[in-house]
Amino acid sequence: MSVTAIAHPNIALIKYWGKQAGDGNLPATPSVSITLDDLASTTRLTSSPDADDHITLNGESAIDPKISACLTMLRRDFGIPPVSIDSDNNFPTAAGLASSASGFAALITAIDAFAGLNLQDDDRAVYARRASGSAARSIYGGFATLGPPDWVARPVLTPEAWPLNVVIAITDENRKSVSSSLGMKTSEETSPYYEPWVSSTARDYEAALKAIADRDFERLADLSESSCLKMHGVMQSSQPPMIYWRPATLSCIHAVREMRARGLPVFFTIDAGPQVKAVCLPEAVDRVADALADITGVLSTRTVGLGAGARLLET
Ligand code: 2P0
Repeated sequence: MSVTAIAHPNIALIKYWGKQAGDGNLPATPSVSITLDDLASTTRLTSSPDADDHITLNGESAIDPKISACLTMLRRDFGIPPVSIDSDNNFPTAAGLASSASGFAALITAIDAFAGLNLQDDDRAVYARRASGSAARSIYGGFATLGPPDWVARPVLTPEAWPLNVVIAITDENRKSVSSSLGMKTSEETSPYYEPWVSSTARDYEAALKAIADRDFERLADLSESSCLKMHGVMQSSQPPMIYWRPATLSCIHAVREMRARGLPVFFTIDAGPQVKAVCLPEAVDRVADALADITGVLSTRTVGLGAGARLLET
């Protein structure tokens, strides 16, 4: 028996950074994201040849505490036999490109089919969130939310309903030195900006939902850039500080701001890593990709669209 699932990373426009106290891995801030196409985690599940789980990531045998914790969590609710997990990313792993989001969305989707759990989308999103908060949003394609009152991720718009493009500027392919989970804990405990970050994000979230409903690109651009910069302000004001940016990251920010000031429909966002994602309307994508590729320190660019939610490939 073999099951293969695929899921795409998602990029938050209104960001999740910080957790509520208690169980369930509930975020402290509501988030809105876009799921990408092209970049993907592909996860194949087979029966384990022995009594242990086996994990292979990008072709190498791995011990991954978050994947083990995910299996333990699911086994509290369901009978799941020992499994062999073989997962590949077609993009850099743990480098600020949301590989944990696509990875866990694919894993939950594969386990659901492998063990015959028959989970609804909501349930897959809840288990994905408990494994890794951002993964809940990759259960869905297009625009998705993770917010109050129940903190279950939900779809907002299909990819076709507002087909944005994203130019990703890769400035450093190394794995990040601080994981998001540890980084959030550090920010919660030490950043003087943490409380205003949480309270202002609740307002940004509501405003972003309205901008998306109205297809108001400029409003969404303002809110998204502000959310990104506030989150990085929290990261940089934590102790120890987290400075995920490389020099080329800042060069890309300036380039995007200049293009936007000249009237191109584009805005930037950056996650817990040094890569810049320039979100744009289709008419701007070629000029944005050319401009970012020319920046010193940009190693490569990748242009993607909005993609579908986590799904099975074959059983
Ligand atoms: C986001 N990030 O909303 C934000 C922006 C990173 C920066 O969600 O601890 O890997 O596994 O729930 O989901 C990364 O956090 O953290 C993240 P856990 P996760 O996309």
